[in-house]
Amino acid sequence: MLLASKTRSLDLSRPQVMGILNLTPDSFSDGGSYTDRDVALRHALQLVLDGATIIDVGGESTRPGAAEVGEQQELDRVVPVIERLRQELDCWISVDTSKAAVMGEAVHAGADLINDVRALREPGALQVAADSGAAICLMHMQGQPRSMQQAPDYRDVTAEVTGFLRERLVACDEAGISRGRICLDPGYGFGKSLEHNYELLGKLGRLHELELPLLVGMSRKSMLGQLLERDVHQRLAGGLAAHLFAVSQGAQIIRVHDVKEMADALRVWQKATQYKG
Ligand code: 8Y7
Repeated sequence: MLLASKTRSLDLSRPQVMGILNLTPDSFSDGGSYTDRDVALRHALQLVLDGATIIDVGGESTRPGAAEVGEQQELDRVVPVIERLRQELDCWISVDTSKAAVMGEAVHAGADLINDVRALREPGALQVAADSGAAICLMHMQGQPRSMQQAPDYRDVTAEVTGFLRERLVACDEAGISRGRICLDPGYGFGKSLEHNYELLGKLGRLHELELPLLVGMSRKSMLGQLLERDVHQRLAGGLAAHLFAVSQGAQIIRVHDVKEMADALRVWQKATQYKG
């Protein structure tokens, strides 16, 4: 299977690692200064050396309860960094945003993939994404980041996530986005209880009925922390296990902070998989 953008094609016959490049102020002064761009570039170069084939650049925190970021502020954080990465790197660049204007400017600056946790439901997003020619990740979320973890509720979480993604695919069809540009994500941690998250991981294979590549991200998330009673920097082993499980169920793209460790785990897993039988 392949994922296509306007200018690039990603081979999904083996799992690909998406490295997270967070431009929110916990890691940078405000993402926009010259030093911030330099720090971001160095971090991205390291992620590529460690084995990432996609760098996911994000300027809006979507953690539960996080404040919303204005459009201009998000543009100021994300666009100069994408321009700089595009000059220096030959890998895929992804932009983590829900805002139409940010999608448009980011792709113009060189982004190949629009990673939207709101699955193109914000005003204008569907059309801008369609016209951009970029690849797109459609993710499931119940509710909005501010309140999504207050009372997640499903009758059948896997069926409802699948149904939601199917609806968004219809919207994409109508907007003229070809299927070859799309990958899908169940959205671990986005409006889901601990049990919802693990049920959705255990039954991840069911999402293949949609016949598109699957992207998953569980890195450092509370579904690991709650189960293991580990704080955010003690969740690496749990994350590796969760992502290897997802890959064994056919997930093609893995979104992580700890690229080097994930790439090592994948190499070992793949080496044995060659001889499986
Ligand atoms: C995901 C994501 C986040 C995810 C996709 C975090 C931006 C929260 N999580 N995008 N973004 N899938 N596609 O903890 O699971 O990284 S932000």
